[in-house]
Amino acid sequence: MQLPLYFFGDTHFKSSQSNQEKAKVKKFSDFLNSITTKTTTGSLFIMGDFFDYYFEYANQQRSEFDEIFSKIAKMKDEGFEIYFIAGNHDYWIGDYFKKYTNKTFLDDTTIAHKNTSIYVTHGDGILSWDTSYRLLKKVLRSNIFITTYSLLPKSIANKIAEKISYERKDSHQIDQNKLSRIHDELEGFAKEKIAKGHNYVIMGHYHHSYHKKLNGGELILLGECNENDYNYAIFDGDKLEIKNF
Ligand SMILES: [Mn+2]
Repeated sequence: MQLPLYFFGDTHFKSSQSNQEKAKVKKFSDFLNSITTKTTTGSLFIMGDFFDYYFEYANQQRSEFDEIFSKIAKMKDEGFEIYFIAGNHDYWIGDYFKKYTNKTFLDDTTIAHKNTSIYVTHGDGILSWDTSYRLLKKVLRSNIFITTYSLLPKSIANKIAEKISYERKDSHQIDQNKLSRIHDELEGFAKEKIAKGHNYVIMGHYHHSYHKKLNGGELILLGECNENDYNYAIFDGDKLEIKNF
């Protein structure tokens, strides 16, 4: 992957034309511009939950997200590499979206550069109490589900997806006690990855920024990216920094 690497995620773009969505797209565009004015090449790593809901039909020719895609396409044309890891809100990525990326990952992946290894995950399905979610994930991602679902009229398919998307909403308001338990579990997950030789474990999904040094490695949770704040990470080949735009 071409350096520097930029990581961000959880934009939760919706297809609505609300003022909030327009502001979100504007912020996204400003963020991309800020990157391309700093460096002419690099890699953009979208960490998942790029969409609040996305479903792609076979042989799809256009999308309600084309405005967003055109911004990525422009960046790719100008020499940036685009990578995408699917989150729990955008499982049903297909060929139409994939063509905007250099590579799309449906599962966790690792990036190696010289002596540095970065473990990248959206972050869903890690917590020990997420057992039923892990099962749901298998069903939602299965070919049989996707085929059956794609046969439904679009209006009904959208309604079902909205419901699933709503019920899988990542918890935004959680108390300190719950937060500590989540951090304990994610640190345990990261420690295992670090013991296997990874230097950084980076994820989104939890909608808040958190950074912890652990046994010679680091755990990084990236916050949500919305119309007001962009929490992102940049890896220049030597070090990984967390920033806000
Ligand atoms: Mn998520």
